[in-house]
Amino acid sequence: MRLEPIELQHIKILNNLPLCNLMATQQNLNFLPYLQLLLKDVVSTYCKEVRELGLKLLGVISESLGLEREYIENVLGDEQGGQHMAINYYPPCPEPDLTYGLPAHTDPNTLTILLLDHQVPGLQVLKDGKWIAVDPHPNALIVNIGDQLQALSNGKYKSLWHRAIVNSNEERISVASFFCPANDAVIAPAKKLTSEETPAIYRSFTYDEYYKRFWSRNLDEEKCLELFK
Ligand SMILES: O=C(O)CCC(=O)C(=O)O
Repeated sequence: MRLEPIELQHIKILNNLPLCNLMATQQNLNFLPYLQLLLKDVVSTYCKEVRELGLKLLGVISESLGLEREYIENVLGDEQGGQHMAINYYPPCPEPDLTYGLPAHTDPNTLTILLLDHQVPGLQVLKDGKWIAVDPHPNALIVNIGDQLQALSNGKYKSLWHRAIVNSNEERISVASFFCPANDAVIAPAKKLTSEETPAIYRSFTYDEYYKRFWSRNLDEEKCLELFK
């Protein structure tokens, strides 16, 4: 798939709103015909192709845990769960040290595929207690492990702390595709991964319960999963 460049000024109006929310507000309906024209094809192609990739990755992750290839996909529930997209716009900030584009957080879903700005850096990941900058790379997608994979894998996969910083002179855009279980999907460590020696670290919960708890706290507090032990 080849993505045609889209002018920044047209995307600004998405301004960090998940596309589904944007569609839902009356105020934004005025933009819809224009937006649809501009973005429909490229966004829908991207969504479909990134979904294929995400489900493939979940299959490979299942196998890496010694589970059936479809195990995680099946846990996601109806139609292999949902997929949300956020288009993040970070305007230039004269004093970048005083703020974050996005504070430190882990993602509440299973995994996230990030398409980063090809030129402007901003994403940082926490590794061994240190924040590491992820340099832009034109032909790369970033895959973040989310909280649900940590729960399903009984802690074998760890969700990733990450944040986005802003730049003093340059604006930046990122596109995040989140793979989510259905609201009523029941998440618990896979039975095959628990034993007397390695008991389940997390209790079972519905994704709906998790998601509500996740957003009831500050993003950069301790991992939400700690509350589900
Ligand atoms: O903009 C970025 O690089 C990170 C975006 C992100 O973490 C998110 O949308 O959850």
